[in-house]
Amino acid sequence: MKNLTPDKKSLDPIEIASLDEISDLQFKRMRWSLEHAYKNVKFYKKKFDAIGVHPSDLKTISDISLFPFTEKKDLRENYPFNMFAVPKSQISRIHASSGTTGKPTVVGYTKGDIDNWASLVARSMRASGTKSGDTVHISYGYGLFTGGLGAHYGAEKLGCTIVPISGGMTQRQVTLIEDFKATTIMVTPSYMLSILDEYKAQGRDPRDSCLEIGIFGAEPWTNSMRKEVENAFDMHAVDIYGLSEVMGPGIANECVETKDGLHIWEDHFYPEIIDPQSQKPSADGSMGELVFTTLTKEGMPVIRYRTRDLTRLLPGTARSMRRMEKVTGRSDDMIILRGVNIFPTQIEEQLLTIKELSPHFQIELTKDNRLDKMLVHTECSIGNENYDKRLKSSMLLEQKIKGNIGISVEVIVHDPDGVPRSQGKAVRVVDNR
Ligand code: DLL
Repeated sequence: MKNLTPDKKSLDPIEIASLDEISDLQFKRMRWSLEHAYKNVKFYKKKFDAIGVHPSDLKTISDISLFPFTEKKDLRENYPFNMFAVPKSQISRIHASSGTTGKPTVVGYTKGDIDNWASLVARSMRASGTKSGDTVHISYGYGLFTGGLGAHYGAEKLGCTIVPISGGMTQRQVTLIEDFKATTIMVTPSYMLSILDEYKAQGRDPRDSCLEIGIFGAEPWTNSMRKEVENAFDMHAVDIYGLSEVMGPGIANECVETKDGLHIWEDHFYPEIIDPQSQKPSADGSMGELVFTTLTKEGMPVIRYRTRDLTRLLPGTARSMRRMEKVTGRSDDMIILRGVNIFPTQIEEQLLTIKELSPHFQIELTKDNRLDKMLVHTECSIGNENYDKRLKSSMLLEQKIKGNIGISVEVIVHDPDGVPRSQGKAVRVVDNR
């Protein structure tokens, strides 16, 4: 793999500023953001007034803990536009979640927000090793999802040649990566695995492709998956994080030279970790739920938004700003099986240690005599289809899960291509209880 460490001179000066400089800027911006939300969004005024806090109570940055949280349900209850802090005529773009469980959550951006967002995705891409003039293949979905257009505007700002292919039609993805000689791909890690399968199906060696960088996000993935994809393509795999309610992709990103967690772009987003039960802030270094306050968003500021994502905050390394560890999972995705808490990423980690199995998997929860039961559906890798090999690898995975995670599961090894694929975020858990 090439050394792609970006030239320090190409970075935004704030990325390598002193911690004092960063926190001075954060304080100023946080005061502005609280005032903006309080003055212009009825929801925030009502919530702040109800507990007797005012934006002027923010005397130091840690006073943010005096303010109330915002949750997804608040966005739903204010559907569609009541969380906006500017008149609708100043909103230049709307994105929304799919709303499979109730009303969609709607987010709005001013021209200024779109510009900041593009700059932050450009910063994230630069941290990943992408440069002006590179060809970027964008397989995140375009549309109301923030992945495609978020990546697109960032790549444009960085000065790249963009292939805006969106998700789906996997054969064509491979043909165009090869014909247009993309050097960066932006895609969910699970869909990258489908692209890898398609390379093999077409008899092409992925290591011969021009791809040098994969910028993977929108769903949890492990360091074991990083190794798998990096080896398969001889490319760097870096993690990009974001959520629509706070902005979209580009809230935090790994640096290609360290790959040690994601630097949060703290000049625009103030992170906290809270204990999800007590809702009290936790010190840096402890695991908990990530909470964000936007510092510059005009269209839809969010104050102390509870992401449900579980991680911890770590000091800066390649950049001054703090890092978040790779997300373990969402608190909503945590499976509690006979008293043990499990995340799908833990299953992924064990699965990737067995080369006779493919990295595709789906967890099914069922009831067996009123007891919860977990089935792990996976596939044999090509060449390992025979009965004995399958039996051996399913038993091995069951043992590894028992030994390392502490739960008994049943592993079902399907034929290659036997586990449902997605073209965006993978569906990791199907609850049939
Ligand atoms: O997934 C934005 C995005 C697009 C991020 C493309 C990165 C790349 P939502 O659809 O609102 O937005 O989903 C946000 O996805 O709260 C996390 O649970 C999860 N997520 C996003 N990035 C990561 C990541 C986009 N790198 C939700 N690792 C978030 C783990 C992630 N989970």
